[in-house]
Amino acid sequence: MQSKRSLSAIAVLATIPLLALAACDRPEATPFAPEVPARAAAPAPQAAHAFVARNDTITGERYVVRFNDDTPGHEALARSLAGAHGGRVGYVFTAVFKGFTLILPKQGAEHAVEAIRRSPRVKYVVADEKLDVASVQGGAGWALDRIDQYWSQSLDGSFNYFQTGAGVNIYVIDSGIQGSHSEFGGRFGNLTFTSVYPNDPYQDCRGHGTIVASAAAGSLGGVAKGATLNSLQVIPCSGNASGSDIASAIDFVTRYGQRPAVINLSLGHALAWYEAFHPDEDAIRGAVASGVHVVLAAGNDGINACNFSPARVAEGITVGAVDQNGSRAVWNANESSDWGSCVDVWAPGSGTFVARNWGGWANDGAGTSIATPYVTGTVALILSERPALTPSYVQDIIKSTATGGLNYPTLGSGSPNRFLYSPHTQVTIGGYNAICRAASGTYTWTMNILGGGDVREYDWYIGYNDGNDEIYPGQTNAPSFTQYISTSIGNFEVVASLYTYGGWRTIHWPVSIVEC
Ligand SMILES: [Ca+2]
Repeated sequence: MQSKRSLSAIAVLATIPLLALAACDRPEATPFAPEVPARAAAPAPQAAHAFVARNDTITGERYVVRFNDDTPGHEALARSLAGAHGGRVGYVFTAVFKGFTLILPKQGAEHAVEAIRRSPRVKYVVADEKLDVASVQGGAGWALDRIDQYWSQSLDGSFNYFQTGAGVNIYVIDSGIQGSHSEFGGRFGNLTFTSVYPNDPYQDCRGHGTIVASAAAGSLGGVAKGATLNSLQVIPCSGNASGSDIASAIDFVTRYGQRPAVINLSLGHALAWYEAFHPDEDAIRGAVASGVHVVLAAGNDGINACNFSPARVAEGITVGAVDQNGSRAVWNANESSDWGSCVDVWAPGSGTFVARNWGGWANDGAGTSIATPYVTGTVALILSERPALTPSYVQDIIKSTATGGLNYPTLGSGSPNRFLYSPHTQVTIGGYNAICRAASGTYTWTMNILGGGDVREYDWYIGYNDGNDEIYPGQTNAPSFTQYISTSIGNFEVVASLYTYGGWRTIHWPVSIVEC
């Protein structure tokens, strides 16, 4: 099938000045690193959909060409346009928009771009841009403990969860994931993508992607401990990712990614006045329109996140970083969390406990890069219970269930006072599961709600076991339900629903009529 998947993107060449975030991952171990049992070689996931960029040394200029949406045969057109100007096609975009990455010889590139720009099918041509990871250093591990409770409560030393994200695929577009790390237990999916040398998305020489994956879905440091991770490698050992690599990776997930799917993007760059088009931002919008959830780092420049790309894209959930005191995170003189109305929610981004690419763990996760995957993991928890929710609905859940109580004056003008709150409610029903045939009468059932949660409404009824017909429509807005039962109805079920985390969840409790 699609043979184009093995063609694609190219070594990165900076063609425009780069506004990169500083990234600093301290290589040394910290005291919190537990012993790591020796493991066999990195489990190489069986890739059903694999993309590997060519590692040849292309000297040239790289652009992203976007066609008009109604362009037919865009792949062939891409080849013909590139060929006509002595260039070639890198990645072909299909799912998020129609377009391609164009590699041109340095000589005459500008002239060729002008000619291609005049083609009636071409919406825009833009020089590839560079983005980098967001990461700085910090102090102690508190993140998971904090996100499962309100700011008004003292930390209780534990992270409670009743979902694990099982069945949800998380797509980490980053520097790779250290696949041999026991933090992940080989929970890797069947889609891989790499555009950087040496083309192994489960080797993370930079260390950034491993930290991100750990916070999202690591078994010790992560929120969604049962989610499936997929590594899309776009950030090299040193240097920056390019916008087209990121757009390509997003297109790849949108085409082949298993739903429910969540993309984590802990990277970005400050916007510059001369940048008119952003293929990676367009790709995010295309992915979300296809039902893929996207979570974005607000950035570490200490600026308004609306001036940071792709953080400003409204369709994604944009995450700012706070410290343990609920203040906007400030890591050093030059780096602090971006802020403002484009931030949707705040999450822990200073001194958090995360796995590292050398095999252990450390209490030094810092940056909006780290805050972002805590939200990604929380999205996975929500989707593991309700996989069909749309991205906009999940974004609403994240916002509406967030807790307040942050140190508001530090957050920056226009920022929301919303801190991530991970769903962790478990509901069971207490009461009769058998009633004597001779004992028609009044009975009571009660919901046992563990984990507090954000329960807004209750609903009860008695129905037949097929779940269709109501026998006693006994709606009541209370956690317990009392109903007269005539045992002549035969076996039945108590159906209890509660509204929490922006949606209804329902429990069916079968009751048998027995001879006593
Ligand atoms: Ca806690």
